[in-house]
Amino acid sequence: PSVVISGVGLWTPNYSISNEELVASYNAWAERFNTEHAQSIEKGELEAKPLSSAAFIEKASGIKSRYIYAKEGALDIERMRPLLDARGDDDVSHQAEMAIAAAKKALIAANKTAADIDMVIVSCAYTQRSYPAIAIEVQAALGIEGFGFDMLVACSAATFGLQRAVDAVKAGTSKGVLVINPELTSPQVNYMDRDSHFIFGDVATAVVIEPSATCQSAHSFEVVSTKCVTSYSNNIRSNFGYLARVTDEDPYAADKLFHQNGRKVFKEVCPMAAEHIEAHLHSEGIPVSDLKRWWLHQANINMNLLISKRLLGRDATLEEAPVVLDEFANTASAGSIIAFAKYHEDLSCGDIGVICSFGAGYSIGSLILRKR
Ligand code: CO8
Repeated sequence: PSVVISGVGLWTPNYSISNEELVASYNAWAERFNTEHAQSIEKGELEAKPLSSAAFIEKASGIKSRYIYAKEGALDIERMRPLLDARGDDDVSHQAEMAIAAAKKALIAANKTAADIDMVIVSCAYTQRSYPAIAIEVQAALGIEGFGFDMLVACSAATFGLQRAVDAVKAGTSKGVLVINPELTSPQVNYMDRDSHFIFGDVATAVVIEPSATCQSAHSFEVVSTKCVTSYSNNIRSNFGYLARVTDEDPYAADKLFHQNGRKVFKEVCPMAAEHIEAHLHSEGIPVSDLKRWWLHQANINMNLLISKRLLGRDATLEEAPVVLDEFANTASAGSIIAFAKYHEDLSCGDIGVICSFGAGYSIGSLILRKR
C-alpha cells in the first residue's frame, strides 16, 4: 500500500544564543585561561586558547543563532555547560517533554489522535538514559496503545527512523507511526572548544506516517521510496558512554563530548551525499531537474551548496534548498525535518522533493516524497 507523511511538528526551546553572545562568553573564558596559564604558555608547556569570532562562524557555517533547552550555565565562564534540573523517576524526563510537545503538533497537523497511532519511534543522536526507552515514556504520556522504542543514528536518526516507520506501514504491521526527534544536543557541546562551540542547537521534530488510505491531512506527501547507507568513520565521534564508570577515565574529558575533524567530514561527506541522492533518484527514474525541493541536512550552508551544485551544475536557490541553519544551527537529525516542516505547504500536487540527512557514522538517509 502507498504510505504517506501526513503531519509534521516542530517544537523550539524558549531560549536562544546568538553568535555574539556565545563568542563573548568563550573569549572571556579563553582570555582568563591564557592569563592564568601565562607562564606555562610562555614556556611552551601549554598551548594558548585561540579566540573565536562571530564573523568566522557565520561565514564558515551559515549559523547566526541556536536554540537552547536551558540557557543558564552555558555562557557562565565558571561553568561552560548548561544547567538542567535533575528530575525524579516520577517526573516527565527532559527529552520526553521535548518529544511530547513536537508529537502533539504532528498529530494535530495530521488530523490524528493517539488512537490512530500504534508505534512510537524516538530517534535522535543521544538519549538521556538507556531504559526505560524515552519512546515508551512518550507513548504512555500520549495514551498510545502498541509499542515504542528508541533509535540512535546521530545525524541520520530521523531519516533512518522514518524508513523503519514506512516499512512497518507498508508491511501492514502498523496503522500509524510517530517518529520523534528530541535533539537535546547542548549537554554534549564542548563550549570550551573554539572549533566546535558554535555548531549545535536544541530542537524537537515529529512526523506522522500512515497508509494513504487513512490520511485526512491537507498537506500530505506520498513516500515514493527510502534509502539508507552507512560507512564507518571516526571523523565525528563522542566517547561518552556507560563504560566510563569502569574504565576510570575522566568523564569530563574532551573526547567524551562531540568532536570532529570538520575539514575531513566536509570533504568526504559532500560527494557521498551527492552520489547517494543521485543514485536514489536514478533508481526511481526521476531526473534531478524534476526535484522541486531539497530538504537537506542542516550542518553547514557551504556543504549544502556544494551538494546541490554537484547535482544541478549551479547553486540551488533558497526556494529549492531551504536553509534553517541561521536560526537553528545544526540540530543533528532534526535539521532536514525542520526544513521540511517550514517549507512544504507551497508545493503543488505531483511535485517531488527529497529529504536527505548526512553525518556521523557516517550515515546517509533519504526519502523521495511526492505531494498529494
Ligand atoms: N573562530 C575563529 N576562527 C576559527 C574558529 C572560530 N570559532 N574555528 C576555527 N577557526 C579557524 C581555524 O583554526 C582555522 O585557522 P587556520 O587556517 O589558521 O588553521 C580557520 O579558522 C579555518 O578553520 P577550518 O578549516 O576548521 O574551517 P572550515 O572552513 O573548515 O569550517 C567547519 C569549519 C564549520 C566545522 C566546517 O569544517 C564544517 O562544517 N565541516 C562539516 C562538519 C559537519 O558537518 N559536521 C557534522 C557533524 S554533526 C553530526 O554528524 C551529528 C553528530 C551528533 C550530534 C552532536 C551534538 C553535540
